[in-house]
Amino acid sequence: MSYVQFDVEGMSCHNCVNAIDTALLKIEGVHSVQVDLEKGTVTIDYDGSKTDESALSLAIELQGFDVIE
Ligand SMILES: [Cu+2]
Repeated sequence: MSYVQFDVEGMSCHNCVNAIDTALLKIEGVHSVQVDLEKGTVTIDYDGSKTDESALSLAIELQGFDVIE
């Protein structure tokens, strides 16, 4: 099991959380997603043999948010 935490800009409400949750959980290998609105972080547990960090951050950006490197 792999783990990553991204700093993400632009998340402001539950619709943002749902959009990110839904997009990430569609990716094969993603086990759980935790969005912290106050801290602006997205924490993901995933199977590193099925997906990787760049695919995960791209999925967040495609929802209209900025992932800060
Ligand atoms: Cu929102």
